[in-house]
Amino acid sequence: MACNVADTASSFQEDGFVIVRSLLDADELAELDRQISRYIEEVLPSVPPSHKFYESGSSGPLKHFSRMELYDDFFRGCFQHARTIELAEACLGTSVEPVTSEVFYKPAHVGGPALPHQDNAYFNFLPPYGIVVWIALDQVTLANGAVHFSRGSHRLGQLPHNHTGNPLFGRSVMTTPDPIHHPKTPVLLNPGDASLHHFLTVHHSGPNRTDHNRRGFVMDYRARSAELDQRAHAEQDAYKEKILKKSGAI
Ligand SMILES: O=C(O)CCC(=O)C(=O)O
Repeated sequence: MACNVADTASSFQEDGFVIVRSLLDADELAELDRQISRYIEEVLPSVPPSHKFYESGSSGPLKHFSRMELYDDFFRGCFQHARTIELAEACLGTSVEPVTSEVFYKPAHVGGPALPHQDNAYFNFLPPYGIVVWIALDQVTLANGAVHFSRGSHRLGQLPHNHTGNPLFGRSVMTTPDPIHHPKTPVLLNPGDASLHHFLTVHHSGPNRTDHNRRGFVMDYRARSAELDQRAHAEQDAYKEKILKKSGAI
């Protein structure tokens, strides 16, 4: 079902996130699912440890992988999905450039929570303007770890984050936004639906205790005017290397 672009952009600007039903049609979804399985089987084994995470360290159920565009033509091409770009540019009110693509896998039974954070604490763009397109590959429910957004928290600016020592979610907001003004809102999706959120919107997700994986394919775009904060980025890389070494992943 086609959404109204202006209404979608207006909700995004007000709340810092918005749901887009059926961003992908059934054929696009089936193809994406097939390509992700192929990537896991054929490409992921040779991807460096800094771009793949497992629930229990360096092996076992897959938790997350990123920078797919570096290793695979199909995923490099995904950034050009016309409807996604149209919506991303309308929401941000400016033209966008791809940053990276990722899969948050949240495996059945053992998928752990995502700690509350703003994505720009990881991306380090100045100004901190960008948008995350999170596409559901599976039904997303409260029981399997839906992402929750703190409504309107993108207007709080970049918040202080602490170092958690967690290999994937290495930074988390020191104080979560006041729930009266910024209520935590779960986003429940059908396969092919997407949520779009601002790089500054605080969000987290719960564990997956169900019998089925809860997979989200994500494409991140920055506003074209946003540039990498080199100092923050170098500090982030050094910290990431330290926790990856400590966890035994590298
Ligand atoms: O999929 C999740 O559980 C977490 C997603 C997330 O943190 C993100 O898209 O930035």
